[in-house]
Amino acid sequence: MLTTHWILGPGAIGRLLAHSLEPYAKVALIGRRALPGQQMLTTPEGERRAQRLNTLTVDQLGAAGLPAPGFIHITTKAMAAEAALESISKVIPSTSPLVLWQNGFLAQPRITESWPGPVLCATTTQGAYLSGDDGVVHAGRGQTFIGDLRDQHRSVSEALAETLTKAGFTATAVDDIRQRLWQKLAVNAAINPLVALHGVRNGELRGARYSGRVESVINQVAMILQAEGIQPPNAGQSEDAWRALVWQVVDNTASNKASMLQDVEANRPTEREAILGPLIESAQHHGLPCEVLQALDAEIAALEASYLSAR
Ligand code: KPL
Repeated sequence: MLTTHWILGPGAIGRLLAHSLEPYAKVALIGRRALPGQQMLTTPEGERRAQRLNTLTVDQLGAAGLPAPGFIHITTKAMAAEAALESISKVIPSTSPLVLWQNGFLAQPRITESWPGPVLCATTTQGAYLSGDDGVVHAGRGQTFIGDLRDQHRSVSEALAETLTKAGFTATAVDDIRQRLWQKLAVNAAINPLVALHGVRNGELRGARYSGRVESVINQVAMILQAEGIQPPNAGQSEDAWRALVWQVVDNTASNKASMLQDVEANRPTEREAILGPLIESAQHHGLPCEVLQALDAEIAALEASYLSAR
């Protein structure tokens, strides 16, 4: 029997997952508002593939008569994950395996703590963006890693990684997902807030106007991650290894508009709480300096408030 995958949050990664899994599994793509069932995927090679997806709203779920989900993927933004789970909690068994696809490190520990069933976390470098209510563009292929924070559900992660890989969404089950989530968070913290504040593409951080501030963020982040027991990338020496990784990502994504800049431009709440929040909390816990991170957080908060309050 085909496993049913519920995908809660029809953003770019949610829709890419739905398109990939549809031929291999039973998929339900669930959002707050109705989306067309006829959906288009543009592949990294530019091929356009139309596919019918089972799109549903949260309100339709109760009456939809779907089989119990084998996996529930939560693909919302970080700060919306808990509310999204709450919105479907009455129609799912509390033993259902969840897969959290959020950036940062906010929703993952909280939901791992509160959910009785297995909670897997995924981190991905797949690149995708939406092209309207009926389309997603798969901009670049990437790697996905899956694991759970307590390393208690290895076989569940392996089963999911196998299905995803078969579906062309290359994935690997790992026992160090906490390390990987923090490593991604570190890179995001050095790039996202600054580009969002200044409205620039990632590559512009190399310029004299911003590079000093990037370096100050890296200094603080490297100390915090060391205190958290997070290994520096590529088995390097802490601060130098983080510096090398951040600048490598800046160069590799030079023409990208980072996700936080896209949020600001669309007047949406940003993921600052999930990215800067855990770093600041950890610094305070370990008695480490974090004034550079706090200043960035306050500037982003003020920027957000300027447009969210005008809504
Ligand atoms: O992951 C990213 C994001 O945009 O959130 C980076 C690495 C900053 C690339 O744009």
